[in-house]
Amino acid sequence: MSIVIRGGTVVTADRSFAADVYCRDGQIAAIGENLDVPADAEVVDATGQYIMPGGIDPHTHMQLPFMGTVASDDFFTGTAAGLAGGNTSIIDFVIPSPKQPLMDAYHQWRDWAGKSAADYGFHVAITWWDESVKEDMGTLVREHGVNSFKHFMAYKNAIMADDETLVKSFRRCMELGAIPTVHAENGELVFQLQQELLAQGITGPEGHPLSRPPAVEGEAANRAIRIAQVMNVPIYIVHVSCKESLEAITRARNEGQRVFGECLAGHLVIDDSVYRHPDFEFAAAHVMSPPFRSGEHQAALWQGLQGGNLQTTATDHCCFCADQKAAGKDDFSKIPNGTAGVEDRMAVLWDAGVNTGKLTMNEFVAVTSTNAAQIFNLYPRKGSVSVGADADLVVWDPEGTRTISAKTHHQNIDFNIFEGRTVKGIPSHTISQGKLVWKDGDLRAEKGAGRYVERPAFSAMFDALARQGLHNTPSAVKRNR
Ligand code: DUC
Ligand code: ZN
Ligand code: ZN
Repeated sequence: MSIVIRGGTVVTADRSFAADVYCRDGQIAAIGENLDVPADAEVVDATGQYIMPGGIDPHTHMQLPFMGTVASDDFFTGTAAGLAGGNTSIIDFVIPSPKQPLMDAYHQWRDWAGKSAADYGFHVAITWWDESVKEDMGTLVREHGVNSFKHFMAYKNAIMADDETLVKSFRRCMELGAIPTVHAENGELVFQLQQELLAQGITGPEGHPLSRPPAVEGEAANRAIRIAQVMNVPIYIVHVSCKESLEAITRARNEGQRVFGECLAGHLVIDDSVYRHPDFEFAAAHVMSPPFRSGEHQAALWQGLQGGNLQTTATDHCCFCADQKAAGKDDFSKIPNGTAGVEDRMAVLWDAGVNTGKLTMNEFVAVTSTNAAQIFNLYPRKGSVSVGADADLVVWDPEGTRTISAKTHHQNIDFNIFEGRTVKGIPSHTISQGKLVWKDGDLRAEKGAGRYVERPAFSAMFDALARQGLHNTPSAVKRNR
């Protein structure tokens, strides 16, 4: 079973060149002009199109149990929709309930993810702390290919990690060569603001952004970054949505701290006016955290991507349908938080980024695929077009158009936050593990074809940092693998 993609231009994070790409047994076997391949190889004509690494969405929540319900896209429907949009890998989240052993939660998520149509990995959330959590983090890194741990600084009385947990977990990440990631919002402030707004009679979705202003995010981002600085551990801030948290990242990076930032396709193009829409269903469908922001924050995020202070784009794909969102009809704080996008991220980024001149094609590849692969140690197996890499590719038609709509998308949700947006630049073909899974509108996703992808720990860099010890302290971090 082999495929040759002929006549296109290969676009990677660092260059663009004319070449055919031959894929065999799930890997890229040859790259070059006028490749001589077996006669029975399936031919994809990419004339006038670009051959790029398949997208990697480093932030999704398929079938997440959350806020009293379960996200409506499961690992099959969600990854299949991703393939239709040129996205060939996801990194999802194992989120243990407080006091749930990490390993139980990890095995539960592995079981759910068995039906994935595309390759996947997991970040594991640290939602509580004791010696068993510390132990299990070691097992996950050493035996299960987990190299990143997530910390929710919001969602008080649920999955929020307090400062003690952050400090202990960040230190453990440092010992293990794993990267801590944070959802940066001050959970106490959100909780207090929610109570005050509700007491004032503000119960509709317009209360959602008022309870989560940019300062709430900026404070948490800065706190997490400073804790990471003291622990001398790299850190990754998920879904940066505002100037305040971008400034904290930029400042730290300018000081030489290893801080990474992710932004969401939605935050780049949708503003906070959606929460003031008179129709509850429409406004509630946009409730996610952090919320959509005003134009000045959107502009800052684009600058962050352009200037290299934000490295990745994701979706926080977490679908809830109208009947699920209705749980918050009389109280915005009960609206399940989440929006979709795994199918649309690449096209929205191309249209709003490349077509406007904000990003080059190579930068597009970097922020949709390569940087995530490098940060989470999947590179060059993922995120590259190179011999020996997984044959996860997208053939991109820069002239193709699509009007995004919930009526035609493949995501299992009755709403699309990009509804009505016509994008120019769409995937004509998606190849996953060397197989054509999307061909000119024909989705051939296969349940269970996706593989769990192990991500090794970051030994070399962390060893060097560990030798320096904690920031500004004389003691060395004891290696404890
Ligand atoms: N934010 C969301 O909007 N949904 C899932 C979790 C999160 O942090
Ligand atoms: Zn989050
Ligand atoms: Zn999330």
